[in-house]
Amino acid sequence: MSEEIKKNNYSADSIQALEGMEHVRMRPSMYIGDVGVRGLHHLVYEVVDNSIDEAMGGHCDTISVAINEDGSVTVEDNGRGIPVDLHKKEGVSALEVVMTKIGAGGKFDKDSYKVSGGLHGVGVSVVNALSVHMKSTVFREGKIYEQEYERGKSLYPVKQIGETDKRGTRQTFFPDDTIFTQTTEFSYDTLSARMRELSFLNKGITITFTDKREVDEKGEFRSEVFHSTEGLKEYIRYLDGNREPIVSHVISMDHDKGEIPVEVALIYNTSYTENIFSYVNNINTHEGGTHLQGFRSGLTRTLKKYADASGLLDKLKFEIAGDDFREGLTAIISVKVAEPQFEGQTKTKLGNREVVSPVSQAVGEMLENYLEENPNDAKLIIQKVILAAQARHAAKKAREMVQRKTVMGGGGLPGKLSDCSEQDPARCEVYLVEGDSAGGTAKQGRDRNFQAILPLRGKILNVEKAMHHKVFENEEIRNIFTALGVTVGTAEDSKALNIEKLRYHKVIIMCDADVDGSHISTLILTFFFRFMKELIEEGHVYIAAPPLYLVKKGNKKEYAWNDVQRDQANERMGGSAAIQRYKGLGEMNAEQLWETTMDPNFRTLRQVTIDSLAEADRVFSMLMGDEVPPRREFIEKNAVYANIDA
Ligand code: 0RA
Repeated sequence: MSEEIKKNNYSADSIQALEGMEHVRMRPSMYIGDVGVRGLHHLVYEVVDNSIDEAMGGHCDTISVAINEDGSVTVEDNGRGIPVDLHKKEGVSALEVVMTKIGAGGKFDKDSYKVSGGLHGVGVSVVNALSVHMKSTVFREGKIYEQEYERGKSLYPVKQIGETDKRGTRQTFFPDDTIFTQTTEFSYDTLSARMRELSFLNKGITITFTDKREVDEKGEFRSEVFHSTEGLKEYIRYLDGNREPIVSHVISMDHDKGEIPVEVALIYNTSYTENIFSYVNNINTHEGGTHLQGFRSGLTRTLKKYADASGLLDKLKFEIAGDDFREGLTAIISVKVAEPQFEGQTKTKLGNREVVSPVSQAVGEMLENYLEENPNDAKLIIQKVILAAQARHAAKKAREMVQRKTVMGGGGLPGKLSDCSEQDPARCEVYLVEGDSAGGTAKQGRDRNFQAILPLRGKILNVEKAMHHKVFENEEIRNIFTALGVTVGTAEDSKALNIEKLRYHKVIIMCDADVDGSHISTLILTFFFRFMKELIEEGHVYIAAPPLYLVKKGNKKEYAWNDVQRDQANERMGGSAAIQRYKGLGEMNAEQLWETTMDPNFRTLRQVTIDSLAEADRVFSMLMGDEVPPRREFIEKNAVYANIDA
């Protein structure tokens, strides 16, 4: 076990010493990861996970999740209801034990796939401890029971409040704003994406999600119902809806018997990206692990064997590498492991060795059958693999060119870069600016001590649609790589970055505040997402927010970032101010740009984070793909980065 895990795997004794619930409130991050936006949403996942467990045990089929009018969240299921009878050892009801004792969560149900060590599965008592108020309602054996809590302490013993013919558990909680100091506001998009994901990962369950904080024009709440009959197969169709498939079906299998239940679905499309999402007990394992390893080995072994036997590789002059089998592949692997060991920096890497072989075997069997039964598709896949191998050789050459420029010759920085004088990357920022003219203004306006400027020419290459060697040959993209100081990776692993060489810890995208500008930001973000994902994951990527208006009267001036601010500023100036709408960065002078968008004391930067890799991937493939209608609809409905949660 790594040091990291030991640290977080709080020992039973140390907790006892600090009276469990108090400890949770003192060290919340040990239980839910952080107390920011992510940790806040984690509370919901924790409560929903308990209902999902009840559903996976075959005891319920419907879960409803609501953000209430007052900002609290209610999760209800139609399961057996948490038992309310006396817990002999503790001397209180079982419900109270579950709600107020740390680590009591999984003890009732021995055969459920509880997650230990990961962030999920810490128990609903953790949610209770971190809530100003919580209420549990249990519908069980014809009766309704209730108990309420304040910051994890019960306010009264469980009481019967009525009779019922329904069954289930309802949990309502109000997060504590003295713990979640950044915000206690739940995001519709974040929760909705997770509920959709859960419904694909647990087919057959119906999850309804409702936001009761506001109503639409028709007086109705925003609400969605998620239900998947085909599970991962449907998930793949959802993720790849904006890509063009090269095979006729989603290839899938579901081994739910056996020691380790394995579900896999995959498809090949015409793109050049590899998209594999892996899950363990419904948790997205960003860092992969043994299940992913099993998947890769099963895929490579089976396809290679088929290709060799088919004679399609006979005339090939070079070796096929593992990567080549995964170009244009979208796949999802979901395994259930009774005692998962999570490793890695973010504890999202599965370590259990015993998982490799069952996954590899299952994938092999599934593919072998498909290739036998669909010889046309098989041929298309192998041809795609050969093309990928050829392209890889071309890309390797192009990449080596970038590499030489980056690593060798100290003067290798791009000519267009105006560097800063500070040497410590932690204090340095680089602005990627749309257009040479805005670049010039930014250069004048900046603080040259720690701010560097890299102007980018108009629209950078759409990497979503370009072959990899085109990407590495593109001048603007090469400039980004060289300016940032990171090299591109090796032939074996094109995604490996040496991020520790990063020359600026803040990489700030600055574009016009209009449709074209957001398109360009999206192109740059797409590039980062596909080729420098670590940069986003480590929190280095930001989006600058230039103002939309300048409101001016006499010697008074104010900037406004939206229409409401504009009108308020106008009112403060007595109502007849001159209003200038900035059509682009180019209309601001250096001083204005500094004051509004670059001065660390006044600017707002939006940090780009990724809630769900799968959702981000879908959004990028949609925004940058061929299909226009979904893209238009999305852009009209959202700010461009809505789902990336910038
Ligand atoms: C253990 C035993 C029983 C119910 C549950 C757990 C249970 C827990 C949760 C958490 C959310 N919803 C839930 N629903 C049920 C009862 C076993 C029995 O009735 O025999």
